[in-house]
Amino acid sequence: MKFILASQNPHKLKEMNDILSAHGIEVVLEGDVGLHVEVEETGSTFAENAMLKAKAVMEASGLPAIADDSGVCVDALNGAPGVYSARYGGPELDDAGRYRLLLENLRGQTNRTAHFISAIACIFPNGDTIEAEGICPGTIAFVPMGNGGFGYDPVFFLPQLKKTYAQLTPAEKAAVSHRGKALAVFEEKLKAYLAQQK
Ligand code: ITT
Repeated sequence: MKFILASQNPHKLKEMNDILSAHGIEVVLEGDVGLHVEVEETGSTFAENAMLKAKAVMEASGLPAIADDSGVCVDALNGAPGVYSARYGGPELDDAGRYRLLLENLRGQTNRTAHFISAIACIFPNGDTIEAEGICPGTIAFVPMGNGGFGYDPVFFLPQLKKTYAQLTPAEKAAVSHRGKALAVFEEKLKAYLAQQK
């Protein structure tokens, strides 16, 4: 089964395919089927934004679409950057600029607890939907560590592994991450949905 990923983010595509390809699911970027759908992420929750993205791409392509909306919520910042994680600090910042700003905003702060959330939404051309969510608790490191992954990975620290997301292999990250957990739930729900269709 093939899904169009409503995203411009190739890292998300790779993480999704690493997990879902073992189950006969292929995910391709919207750009791979000649689409570039601009979606305003106006939702107040990750789940709402994920469904907005998936629905727009399903409507534009007529094909099953899937989206991930994700972000990091920091307790000492009252949950920020949260749903604004991609836009934290404004459009001129890149990934490194955003995590440096986060470190700056936490300077002197001893409470570093945070969690990552991934909301996955999928919608079929007949309007049927499947939603899943995954959460990974952690802390915000004092300095960036590691070169793997993307986004805030170098500063998202997992106390139980004593490593940041960026210091994990892709398989290690998938085993504990917000997206890995959300995709595991999604996969189970998709299997149940497909079995019902038979
Ligand atoms: P699309 O909306 O096109 O899918 P995006 O990167 O803008 O791509 P979001 O709107 O969901 O995605 O924003 C997610 C933000 O959280 C973005 O800044 C990411 O870098 C960051 N993020 C999400 N998952 C992450 C992960 O596994 N590791 C590090 N940062 C992550």
